Amino acid sequence: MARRALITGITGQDGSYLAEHLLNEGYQVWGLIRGQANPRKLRVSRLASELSFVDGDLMDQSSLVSAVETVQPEEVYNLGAISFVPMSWQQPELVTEINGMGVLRMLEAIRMVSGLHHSRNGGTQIRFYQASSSEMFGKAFETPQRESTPFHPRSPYGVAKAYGHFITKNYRESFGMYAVSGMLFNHESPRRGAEFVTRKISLAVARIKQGYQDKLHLGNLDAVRDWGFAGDYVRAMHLMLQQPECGDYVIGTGQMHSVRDAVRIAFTHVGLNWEDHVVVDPALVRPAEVEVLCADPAVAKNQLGWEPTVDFPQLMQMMVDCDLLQVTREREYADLMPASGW
Ligand code: NAP
Ligand code: G4F
Repeated sequence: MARRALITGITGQDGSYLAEHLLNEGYQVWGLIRGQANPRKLRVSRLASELSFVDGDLMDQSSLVSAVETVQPEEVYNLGAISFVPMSWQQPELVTEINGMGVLRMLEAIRMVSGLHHSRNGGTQIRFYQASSSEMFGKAFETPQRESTPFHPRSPYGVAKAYGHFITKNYRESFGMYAVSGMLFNHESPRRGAEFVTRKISLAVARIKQGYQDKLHLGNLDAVRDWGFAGDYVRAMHLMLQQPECGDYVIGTGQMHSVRDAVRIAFTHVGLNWEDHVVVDPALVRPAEVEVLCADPAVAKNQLGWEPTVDFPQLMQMMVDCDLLQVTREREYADLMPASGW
């Protein structure tokens, strides 16, 4: 019988890549879908037509219990979250509810359905992956950051993720659950939301190259991140749940680049000079910035045998190439539409 996996956040960037990866591994894959007629469900169904769906929301405990009961999964991947950091200053309570309390609700759903009541009875067959974040390291105590680096989150998003990390560890220690926290550094792809800096850059470069836009407004160009390819990172999530003992892992490339580097690589790829187009907008600078993040992925490499396959220049160039095609398609479609009245 095929193993069953339940993914929250299946309509997001990582959810779509993970679903495809698990289907390739022979799993029966279920996605938790929130809201009425969620339009992103259609997009992910097109990517992988063999998916199954179950309704639920990380804000709603009973819906999670019902989803786990319906699916009877061997593995649960909790990727659902509000993932855009600036939104966590605008709606801190909502972000804390979904990204922090949502983790507790999913752990409770697994505990209830598995009948785990006593400390460390270790009886559950359901393995749990929590999508933790390098944002927890925040104003980092050391560079590169590893599994033992203390947290100093700089946003309500990072604080909520730190809660999710510790409650995952706590359910492991309290109930003997197989519960893993993956501390993933930034990972991108052509499926990345347009609000994140790499995709904002690749889309703008494609539009500027084709003459539909002239300027790109950005915030802090000096921020440094360890950016990898999302398709590589979902392999690490799956590997984490296949280990004999569960633990927590840092996943990243170990390479640092600034936002300015990202801009330079993307514009140069289409033969443009970034300085002619980029405008620094102080309104886009964050109330408390995370200046530098860089992973030490040695444990993942040694214990999981995981390594990234796409480097940063390749990633930016892949994103620009996809957006050049997308912008062309959008313009062709727009040209077919009547100018007004519809
Ligand atoms: P994403 O593209 O923004 O996707 C977020 C997903 O969460 C969407 O499917 C969204 O579904 C779902 N969601 C939002 N609110 C929900 C709720 N109340 N109940 C259930 N689902 C809800 O994010 P991503 O880049 O794939 O990231 C996946 C996870 O990894 C997130 O938890 C993120 O915080 C974490 N993470 C990401 C990175 C990165 O660089 N990408 C790094 C570290 C950690 P709807 O369609 O319903 O909106
Ligand atoms: O692309 P970003 O918005 O990603 P950020 O804030 O690092 O968060 C992402 O990675 C985290 C893992 O570390 C995830 F947990 C989180 O869910 C998300 O996926 O911004 C990257 C950097 C920041 O320092 C930001 O200040 O780019 C800087 N930046 C400069 N100008 C900008 C812009 N970011 C955005 N989004 N838009 C700008 O115009």
